[in-house]
Parts: sequence; C-alpha cells; structure tokens
Amino acid sequence: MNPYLFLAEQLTADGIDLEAVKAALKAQRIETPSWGYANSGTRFKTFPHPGAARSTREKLDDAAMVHKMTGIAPSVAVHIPWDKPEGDDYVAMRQYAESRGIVIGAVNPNVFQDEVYRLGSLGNPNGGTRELALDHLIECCDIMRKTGSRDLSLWFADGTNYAGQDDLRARKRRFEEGLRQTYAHLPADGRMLIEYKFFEPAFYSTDVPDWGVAYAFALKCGPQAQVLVDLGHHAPGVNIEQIVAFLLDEGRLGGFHFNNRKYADDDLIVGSVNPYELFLIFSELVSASDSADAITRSTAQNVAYMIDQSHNIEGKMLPMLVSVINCQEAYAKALLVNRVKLQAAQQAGDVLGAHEILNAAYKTDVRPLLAQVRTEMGTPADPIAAYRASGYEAKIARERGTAQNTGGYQS
Ligand code: PSV
Ligand code: MN
Repeated sequence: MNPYLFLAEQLTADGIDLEAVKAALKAQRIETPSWGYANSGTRFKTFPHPGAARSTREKLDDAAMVHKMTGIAPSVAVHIPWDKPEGDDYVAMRQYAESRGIVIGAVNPNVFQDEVYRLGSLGNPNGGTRELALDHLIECCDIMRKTGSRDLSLWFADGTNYAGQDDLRARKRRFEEGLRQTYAHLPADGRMLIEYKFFEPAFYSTDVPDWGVAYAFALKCGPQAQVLVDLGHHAPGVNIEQIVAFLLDEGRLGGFHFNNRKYADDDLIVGSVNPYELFLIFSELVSASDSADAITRSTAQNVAYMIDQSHNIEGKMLPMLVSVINCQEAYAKALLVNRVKLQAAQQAGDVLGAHEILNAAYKTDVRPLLAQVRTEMGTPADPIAAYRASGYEAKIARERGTAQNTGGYQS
C-alpha cells in the first residue's frame, strides 16, 4: 500500500483531520537569512564555499531557489549594512526580490560592527554614539517602508567585559530610552522584535541577556514590540518551549531565529541535534494558534519564523534546504498531536498517558505526508534530491567562483 494512504488511514482513525493538517502545512512559512548564503567563518578561519553568494542579488537568487524547491520559504531577512544596495535603492532591491518570486522579510539593523560601537550602541556611555545607533535604527524603519517589511529585528551586541566597567542601571535606562525612540518610528503596521542573548560578545554583562529583559522592554515600548527567541541564545538545559508558551500567552512572542546550539550561538542546522525540542516548540505554537484566548491565538498566528544560520563547512544551499525541511517536519508532527486526548489525559492526571500521546505524534514518520503535501503544492516531493539533480550547485560554482571574502558580513 502507498505509504501516504496507509498513514492517512491510521491518522483518520485516530481522529486527526487530515485535510486541516495538509492546509496548515501548505500555509507554513519559513524565512531564510540573506547572510546564510554568503561565506562566513568562525573566529579562527573562513573556509570559502564555491558558488557562495557575493552580493545581495546573488543571495536573493539563492533564497528564490530554496523557495522553488520547498514552496514554503518566500521571504528573506536582510541585514543592514551587509545588504545595503547601491545608491540606497531599496525599492529596486524589493523589485528584484519580487522578480525572483520572493519578498524582503525582516530588516536587521547592525549596530555592532563599526569602530564607534566598541563600548556598545544604545547602551554606550557616550551620548553621541547612542545618537548614531538611534539614527541607524530609524533609517531601518524607513527601509521597512521601502521594502514592505513588517518586522524590525533587533539584536544588540551591547554589554561589558569587566565588573565596574559601566553602571548597569544607567545602561538599562539608556536602552529603554533608545528602544522607545525607535518604537516611535516604526511604520504604522510594523513590529519591533527584541532578541536576547545570554552572552557574547560581551562576557561579564549583556544588556539584553534573556527573555525576561526583552519582555520588560517590549512592555515598556508598546503593543507593537515583541520578543524574538533565537534557539541558540540560551544556557544549556533551559526549557525553551516553556518560554515560548509564556510569551504566547502574554501576546509577546514575535518571532524565532531557528538554529541549533550545541556549544554556543547559532550556526548549526535547526533540528539537527535536538529535533524533539523543535517539535515541542512547534507543539506549543500549534496549541496556542487554536487557543480560546483571542490574544494568544492572534499572537501565534503572527509569529515570524526565521532561520538565523550561517554555515561554515557544510556548504550553503543544502544546509538551508535541510533547515527548512526540519522545520516542516517538526510542524507536521506537532499538527498530529491529538489535542483532545492530550487534554483529557492532562485533566485526569495521567502523567505518562499524556506524555505518550505527545510522543506518539513525535514518533510518526511524516515523510510520506510531506511528500504528498508537496506534490499537491506543485513542488518537488523530495526537495533535497531535486536540488541535487537541478545542477544549480555546479552552475553557481562555475559562474561565481570561490569568493574569498567573509561575505555574510559584507554585501
Ligand atoms: C547574534 O548572535 C545573532 O543571533 C543576531 O540575530 C544577529 O543579527 C545574527 O546573529 C547574525 O550575526
Ligand atoms: Mn539571531
């Protein structure tokens, strides 16, 4: 029997509405990052990859190919100034993306690379430097208007390296002020997503170190400010799905940066080390998108799902495709949780019964279901095989050669 039909029969018998699951999978959207298509490295070495994008246009071409293969990655996050176009022509950038069948997604300001930011940006003790940072953030709000982006995605490298280096309360106040001012410049329907990171590059104190601080700042700014959860930015053992649940319930979960953190930060393929965690995160999102509470429901339905990865030794396009597919598989499994039975087991205090219901969905092989969904969408049933067979990898290597720059950090 066809594996999809076999699975469909089983799921339907278990009370799962298969048509609703397929519709949700077709509507799933994962944003890829422009910086994931260019060369990047560690602090020690960059191993350039043949064919890696050398310009923003090439990054958009590659993102368009990922979308063509998967059908669920139609937008690209940009990093300014890494993606600053010639003559600041952001309208042309938007048009180029659209001509490739994709759109510009989140705008990521960069207030961490210039010499002037040695002691920070919005938290800098120097008022002139804070002004410069603010000007750039406001410029990015204008870029959002030109590119049609909904989200301003904020991450700050700010912090201190030594006790006594700066006044911690004063830094907090400077941040609050800078964020409030930025908020005032958001486009009418725009959002500000505040990303946290518990360490690096500052190692003694970090100005936005965890979700609680990001949440507090978001509350102070207003309803269009929400928290961005980067999976790479937690200490080992932190229960990320619980943070997700809390922020969803508070209406303050704005988006994700997907990746996998084994040692530190954000450069491994999402779901590669801990697919169960990714499933549990998606499970919270699926559960919230069906919540009786209107705020929780609309928050879940408006989450921006973004990948934040820049691969160093595994190539560029294939790891991005695998990342999108891992998110798709985790979401598919989360959609298969029998929530009626789960709730009944929870109410009955059936600890392991509830755990088993969740795990039954996790253990389902969703690949036949996804192949069917992709076929119905008119995209390749096996995106990886289709990409390998497309000749794209050889074509870009031939046309672009091997760029020597760490292009993820330059346009
Ligand atoms: C910082 O580690 C981060 O997660 C932020 O989102 C940056 O914008 C991104 O990585 C790219 O370096
Ligand atoms: Mn990030």
